[in-house]
Amino acid sequence: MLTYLQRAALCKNPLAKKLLSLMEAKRTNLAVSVDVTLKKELLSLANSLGPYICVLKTHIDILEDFDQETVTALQKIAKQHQFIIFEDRKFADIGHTVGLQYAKGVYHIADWAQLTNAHAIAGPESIATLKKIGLPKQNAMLMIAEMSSQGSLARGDYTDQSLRIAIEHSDFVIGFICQRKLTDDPTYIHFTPGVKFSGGGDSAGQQYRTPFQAIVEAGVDVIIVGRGIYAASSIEREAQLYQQAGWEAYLQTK
Ligand code: S5P
Repeated sequence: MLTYLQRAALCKNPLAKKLLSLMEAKRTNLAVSVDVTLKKELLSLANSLGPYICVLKTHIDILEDFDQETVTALQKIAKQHQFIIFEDRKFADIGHTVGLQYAKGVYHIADWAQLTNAHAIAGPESIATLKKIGLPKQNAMLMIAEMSSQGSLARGDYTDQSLRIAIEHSDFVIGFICQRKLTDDPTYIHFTPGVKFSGGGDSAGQQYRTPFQAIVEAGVDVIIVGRGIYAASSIEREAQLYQQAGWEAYLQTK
């Protein structure tokens, strides 16, 4: 199996190259999902988790006090700690609408989120529209090919078709949100949510696996951890433990 650095060298998309390189340099395949509702909490978590992560994932629309300064400050922290900002917007509409949602509105996502994601449900033109806006800004996208929640409909032929659309737009789609390795092409980065040391699930359908299960057994690259980290009593310590577990799992696949 290739190292992250060897894979970075094969990537044509500059953001994929950057991400794989910084994963190797920082020795981390940990993405943290910071699902908090206040700007202050978001920025404070970004600051303290910065050293341990390769990606910080936001749900910007759950903030109750969003303002432009939120994203300006977040970008500054991302630069300082060298991580990628990923807005988990899960676009799912027709091309014209997703284009507006990506570039306009309150959030202007395309202006600050280097990475976002979309469902394949609306077909390839919806992805083409996101690409038209994102590519000139050197942004990239992840295709949601599978989901971690119980009873998810994103499976079987749907997953296969989402992979096909992603490959059609491989200059912009740099990887997947998925539960297992979907392609052997080393330029695609597999991101997996639903990760927690305890395993199990929550009371709303989330299903968890451990970093070992995700990386070694399912063959994915980046683990996305939310409550497992930000709801812990010692957040930095927990982030460090997930970083170590993710990195050791990666080394085992080498
Ligand atoms: O299939 C998915 C896709 C995503 S992006 N399942 C998920 O849970 N997510 C997101 O990952 C979800 O929206 C949340 O932000 C995060 C998981 O959070 P946790 O607290 O359950 O770890």
